[in-house]
Amino acid sequence: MSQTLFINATLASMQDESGYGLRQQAALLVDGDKIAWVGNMAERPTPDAAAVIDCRQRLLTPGLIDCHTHLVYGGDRADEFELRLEGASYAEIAASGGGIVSTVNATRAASEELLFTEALPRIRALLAEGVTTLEIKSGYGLDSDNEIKMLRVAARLANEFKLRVQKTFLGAHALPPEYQGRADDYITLVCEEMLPRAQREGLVDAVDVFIESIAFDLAQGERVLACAQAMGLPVKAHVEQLSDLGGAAMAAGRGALSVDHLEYLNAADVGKLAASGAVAVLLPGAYYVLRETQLPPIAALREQRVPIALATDANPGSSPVHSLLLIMNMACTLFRLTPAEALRGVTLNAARALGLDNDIGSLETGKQADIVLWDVTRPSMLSYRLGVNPCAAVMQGGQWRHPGAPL
Ligand code: DI6
Ligand code: FE
Repeated sequence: MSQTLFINATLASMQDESGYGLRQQAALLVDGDKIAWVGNMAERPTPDAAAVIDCRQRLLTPGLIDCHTHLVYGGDRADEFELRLEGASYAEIAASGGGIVSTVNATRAASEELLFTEALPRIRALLAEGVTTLEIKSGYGLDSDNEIKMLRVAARLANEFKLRVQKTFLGAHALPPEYQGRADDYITLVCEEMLPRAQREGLVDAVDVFIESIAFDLAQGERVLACAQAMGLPVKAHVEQLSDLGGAAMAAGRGALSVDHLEYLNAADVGKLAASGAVAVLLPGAYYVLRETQLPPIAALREQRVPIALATDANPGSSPVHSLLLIMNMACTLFRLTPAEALRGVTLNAARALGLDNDIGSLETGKQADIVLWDVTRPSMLSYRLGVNPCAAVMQGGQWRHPGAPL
């Protein structure tokens, strides 16, 4: 099995509860697809056959994890962007048949091949900035065949890029037009037909639901989570994005891996998240694009030690954003996260939001060798600058993404 020894590194292990777990003059040994040793240069092992990478004090971090995306979809919503700039709200556009439903029409009309091809530049943009694990949701098909089509594309993208992709079934993202006025019947279809079929085809790692005035109510959301759990699947939920329907407390009470968005989360419900261990996934891209002004209850989340993750929410409507570095900057600038919290949000806490923190998310012995070498010497640089990509090389599962990459 091949070995790689990184030497003279500045290393942000992200393994502690706070800070970067920063080491200067560090070394790290990769053996096969795993991290075999992390420590100080002076104590480094001296394997015979390891390739040696001299980091020259540059930064090593865990591979970045984008734990919430809707990366596979048909069409775009540039027209809606213009309408919103002229004053229409996201909710108004949704209510008049645009919004998510317009992407549903375009996604249904697209072939699997076209969805795959159109997702390529988006995924390449994420990967170029050191993403090694990605979550992709369905939710623009809203019937069995089209939800399966989306999830197959996600699986194919994983294959194509030798990337870890978690596939999340979001059949209850919006009410499809043919079920207008029959939301409960649609939830029955989701629970009894769509989700079981997607699971039989091996396409589901977790189940999500959008609980919101423009989507499903609390009881409908809970039905989806309950049927997913009865099938043994982990759950998560889009909650409190535009209003407070109590979705976060409900999902946390059911042991959800994460609750996502949270701008309208009531500070009183933060304790319920803390007690449940759910990760709070914040999506500053959607906050920014929708010109939201209501901030998630950051201070309460921090005080009660709810793990905070960050993600792009890459989607054609509320967050056409394909840069996790930009999201880190937005989280610092708009939400006042510290750069250490931002980096934790796209590494260890993002791994937790996907239930993968035993395997990835920090530079620790025994974890997967998903490692990024950055052309910077301090981790705050990753959040500080906009529009510069300092990613020098990416190792995924012990393999360089581009052969012969670093230096
Ligand atoms: N919240 C979001 O921000 C995305 N989905 C959701 O439930 C937006 C989806 C879209 O506008 O297409
Ligand atoms: Fe989303």
